[in-house]
Amino acid sequence: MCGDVATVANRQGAWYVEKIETRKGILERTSPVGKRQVLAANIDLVVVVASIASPPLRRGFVDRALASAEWNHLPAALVFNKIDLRKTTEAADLTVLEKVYGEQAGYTVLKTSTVTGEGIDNFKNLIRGKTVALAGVSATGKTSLIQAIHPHLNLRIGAVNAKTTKGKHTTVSARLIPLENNTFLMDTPGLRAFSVDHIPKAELGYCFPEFEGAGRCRFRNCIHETEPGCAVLEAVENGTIDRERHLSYLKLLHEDNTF
Ligand SMILES: Nc1nc2c(ncn2[C@@H]2O[C@H](COP(=O)(O)OP(=O)(O)O)[C@@H](O)[C@H]2O)c(=O)[nH]1
Ligand SMILES: [Mg+2]
Ligand SMILES: [Zn+2]
Repeated sequence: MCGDVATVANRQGAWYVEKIETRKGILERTSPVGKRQVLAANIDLVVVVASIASPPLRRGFVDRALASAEWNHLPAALVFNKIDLRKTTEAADLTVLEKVYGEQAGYTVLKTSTVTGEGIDNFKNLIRGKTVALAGVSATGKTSLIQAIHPHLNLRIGAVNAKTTKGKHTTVSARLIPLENNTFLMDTPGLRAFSVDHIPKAELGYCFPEFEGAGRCRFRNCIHETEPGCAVLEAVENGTIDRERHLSYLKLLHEDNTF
């Protein structure tokens, strides 16, 4: 599997896998026909790359990718790229994003621009020595970010076309691109890797870290939707949980295998 650490031996000219080390973690999803698929092993970090403008920020995607990482027990971090466009009218408010994703949800939040070079060193440090899966919609700057720290690398990160009509089978295969300093980049087999359709509805709330901090709901099986005594809904009302995050949660809760 992509990302495995294996011991191999050569016997009479043929290579054999003798041992596969215990996997630290896996990235998995459910296929369109409901089969569990493991996409990669030993991913250390999921980095969600979003642009604050051009294309406009899609918080729904960000929240989906983060929830998927949580479900896979993978640490996640956020990179808001194209901050050179912060003064444009469509630009998302970075102060709000840092509060919601940094302070409230507890993720590492970086702000970068591959045009001005702002934050690029932070990005380099973030991924150093790790096996990293990048998640992000097209044109948010994933290839540009990697190229900014590896100018000599000839990358085609977006080359894997995961676009598929609903229900159609696609062969997904992942690949690791070695960078310097023992850093590996997973050439993600598309956004579907970060689907959430395999998360049981009763557990989706655990994939939003700030929900935990809201305290206990009256009902143990509360899905934080309309229940009386829901601590999450109260937190949304008093602003300690962001309303848009909660809306993303509700959207995922009612989603049926469409992505
Ligand atoms: N203004 C601005 N444009 C950027 C930045 N990073 C990338 N771009 C541009 O955004 C487009 C998409 O970048 P690319 O790296 O191919 O995105 P990917 O699809 O996520 O790999 C290209 O035209 C880049 O030149 C940035 O920080 N600021
Ligand atoms: Mg690309
Ligand atoms: Zn609740």
